[in-house]
Formats: sequence, C-alpha cells, structure tokens
Amino acid sequence: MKLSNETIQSLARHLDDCARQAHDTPKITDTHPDMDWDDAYAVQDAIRGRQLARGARIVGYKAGLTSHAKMRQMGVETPVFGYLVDTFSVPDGGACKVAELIHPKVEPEIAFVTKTELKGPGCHIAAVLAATDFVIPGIEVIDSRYRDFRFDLKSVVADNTSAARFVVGGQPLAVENVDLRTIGVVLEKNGVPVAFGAGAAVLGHPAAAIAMLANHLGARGESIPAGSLILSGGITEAVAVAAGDNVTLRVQDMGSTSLRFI
Ligand code: 0L1
Ligand code: MG
Repeated sequence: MKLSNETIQSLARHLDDCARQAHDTPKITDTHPDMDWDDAYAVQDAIRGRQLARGARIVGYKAGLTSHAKMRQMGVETPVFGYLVDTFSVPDGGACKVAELIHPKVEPEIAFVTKTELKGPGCHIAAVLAATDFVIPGIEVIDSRYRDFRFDLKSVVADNTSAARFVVGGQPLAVENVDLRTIGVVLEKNGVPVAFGAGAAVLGHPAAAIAMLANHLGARGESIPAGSLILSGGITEAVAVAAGDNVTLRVQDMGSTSLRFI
C-alpha cells in the first residue's frame, strides 16, 4: 500500500460526504496519483465502515464494468467490485429522489441471490450456478461521485464503483431453468425502449461476473455469504435519468421491475 491509514480515512470521509451531500469532486487519483489497488479497496472498505457505523447493513455485492458496451463507454478493460447496503434499496415500483443524487444513470442487470456460501479462489460458473437460489431482474442506479463521471479504475473502486441505489423485482427464476447467456432484456424510459441486450453481454455469461467477484473476495480472505444479493453488471450502456422519468426493465421469462425518479 502506498497511502497512510490517515489518508485512506480522509479520502473515505471525503467521498462519503460527497455522496451524502450530493456534491461531485475531481477524481482522487488527481491528488494521490501513486495510490495502488489495495489503497483503492481500503478506501472503499473505510466508506463501508462509516455506513455500517450509521446503522446500514450489508445486503450483497455488485460487479461493475462487466460488459464490453460498458467497458467501451468508460474506456477501461477490467471489471470492478463493490458492495450493496440496505439503504441503497428502492422498493419495486418505488421512488428514487434525484435531489439525493448527483447525476444518476440506470443499468439493466441480472441479480443473483445465493443459497450457499461462495468462496474463491478457483470459483467458476458451475459453482456459482450451484450456489444460486434464484435470479431476478435488477436495475442499478449508479451515481459516480466524480465530476462528469470522469475517473480511472482506482478512483472508481474507492468510490464503491458508483453504487447508489438499486431495485429488484419481477419473477424469480431458478437457474436450472434458464440459459442466462441468451436471455433478452429491454430497458424502457418513460415507456420507450432505450437499451436492449442479452445476458452474454456480461463476460459471456452473467455467472462469470459472480465467479470473478468470489475470486476477488477470496484473495482478500472474504467470501460471498448465503443469502447475498449480487448485481452481475450492466448488460448495456448506462442511461442517464432525471426527475420525472419512469424506468422499467423487462427480462425474458422473469417479468419486470421498475422505479420512478422524483
Ligand atoms: O455498475 C457499474 O458498471 C458501474 C461501475 C462504475 C463505473 C461507472 O460509474 O459507470
Ligand atoms: Mg452496475
């Protein structure tokens, strides 16, 4: 690690304050160009610690930048991983307050719910499918704390991979009954389809993102507990939203989930 604990805590406080006050900031590598991956995840961990100290509870994880469309959109080549807390959750059909966010965008995702622990290293797609209770449609609301969504990978990891809100809903489906590579998704904004894709857009198979997450956590001595909700990554590019927008995600054989921006 290149940064002192004091610097990590101060960066965590800064990004946490930006999220709570809906203020943007230049990316943190501008002032800390030497920070390494361990520093980036240490800042993310410190933000998580601050949220837990305020009473939030971990409900799961997310993989980000897992589709070629998204990697192209962001100009990067590697997925990143973050965590989800209960305060990010929006009820199906519920409202998301834009004033609490900086510049929200939505992503259509397949969410996995686990029934047994998943632990890397060596985790693979088959192990993920065996550990999955069901999959369900999920919309992630991302909201980078960085000005104009301009960041590099270490900055975005520190910022908990832009996690802000999420909604899941529709028809839970057992994974043995579905080929997640060919499942089609349509994202609608105000009743108009704005993005389309298939599960294979996520690393060839959405379960591959969960396996990578398990291996990433395993390298840090952590695992994915049973009962976790995991967003496997945006299937299409992210779509910007504003107050007044209604967003619905329809997933083949899994129904739909939606949320309103107010
Ligand atoms: O969930 C995601 O794919 C977002 C990862 C972070 C990059 C971004 O803010 O778009
Ligand atoms: Mg996402």
